[in-house]
Amino acid sequence: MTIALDTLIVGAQVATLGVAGDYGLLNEGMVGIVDGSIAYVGPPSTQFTAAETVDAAGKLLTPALVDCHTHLVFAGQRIADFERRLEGATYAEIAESGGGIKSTVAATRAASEDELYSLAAPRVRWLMASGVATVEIKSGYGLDLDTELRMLRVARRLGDDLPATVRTSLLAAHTIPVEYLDDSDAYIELICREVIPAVAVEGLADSVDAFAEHIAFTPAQVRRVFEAAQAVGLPVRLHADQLSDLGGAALAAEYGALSADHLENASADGLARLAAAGTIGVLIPGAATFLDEDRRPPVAAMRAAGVRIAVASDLNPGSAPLASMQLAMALACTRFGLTPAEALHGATRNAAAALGFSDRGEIAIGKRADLALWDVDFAPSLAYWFGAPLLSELLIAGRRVDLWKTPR
Ligand code: DI6
Ligand code: FE
Repeated sequence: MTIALDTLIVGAQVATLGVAGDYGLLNEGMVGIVDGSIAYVGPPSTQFTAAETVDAAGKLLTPALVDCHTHLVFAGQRIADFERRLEGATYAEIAESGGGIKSTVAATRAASEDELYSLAAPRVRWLMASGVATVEIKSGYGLDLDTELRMLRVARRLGDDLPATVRTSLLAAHTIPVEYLDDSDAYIELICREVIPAVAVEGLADSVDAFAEHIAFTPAQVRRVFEAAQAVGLPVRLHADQLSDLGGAALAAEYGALSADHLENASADGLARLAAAGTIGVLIPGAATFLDEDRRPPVAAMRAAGVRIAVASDLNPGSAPLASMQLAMALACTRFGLTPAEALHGATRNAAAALGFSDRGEIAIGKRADLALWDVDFAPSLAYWFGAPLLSELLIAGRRVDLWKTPR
């Protein structure tokens, strides 16, 4: 008696990622899918028949990638800023002279929901073309009630319309809006009293994020935002210790945050707390690269403390116009010293955990069949090639995605 499946993928080198730190390789493995979930993974077996068989000989099969930190809904562009930086201006100087985040906020406020949607949809497709099946999208270029809600509605629509799973984060506490430059506490009050409750009523966010930094919000202000989030049942995450050590890692751990992101300046104590809380440390090599910053996150200390490490694109117009998780993995290795296996775990299992998912990010029976098939036959190759279009097939919940038919 044979068991009938929907799809069988045969002949690939399978990186199951079932065990932390290891590829969990199966040479010439077989993966069976039924009803969008993985029903078999193991050596070739004659036990199964399938409606469709994918011959994957000579290819690498991994879990589809997860990008757990993006700011991909925005209007306007920052190419003039980019050119100024190439002539020597710094990110901070550009921000002070009216460019930077402020210009993106002005353009985003002026854009309709449909305009924002049309601008953002191709960016999700670019990520999918690098093997991504799950993407987090933050607000944070509205900084007022209406625009923050509009950005999140756009993110929700992207999730409804595109094959990828979208998770949304309210990042109203991204930077202080011009209207509140003299009174950032009043802006925090607006976030806690109006924005978070409105987002909760409409079910627009899956988590609440904030930016703790001298140029953004103090730990005391972040606490208020986190408490308002938890009051409506939303988990939190934090842009922590990116430019200085404000105790962001410890703060994220204290609130049981899903993730603490950046961490370039995190202290050993902060990292120990992240590990104890099970908060994922998300590394963002694209921003350091695009801004040409030398500072590296304390990867050795993260390993020693036992922090689970994820890697994300941070796709945004100012510090990381990076729309490839494949390149994010490569940069995590070359710039930050991750091993290729750590980078792949960081872009799958650990990134899924950073979004609160336990149903994806590894190839195991019962997990979602979000799978990426690559035109390489050796797992470390994925983080070795810079920018080669290596994706051969992307399956999301067991369905092969036609990337040419998703928005361009
Ligand atoms: N961290 C970042 O890298 C982006 N925001 C943040 O909190 C930068 C956003 C931008 O420059 O537009
Ligand atoms: Fe960010």
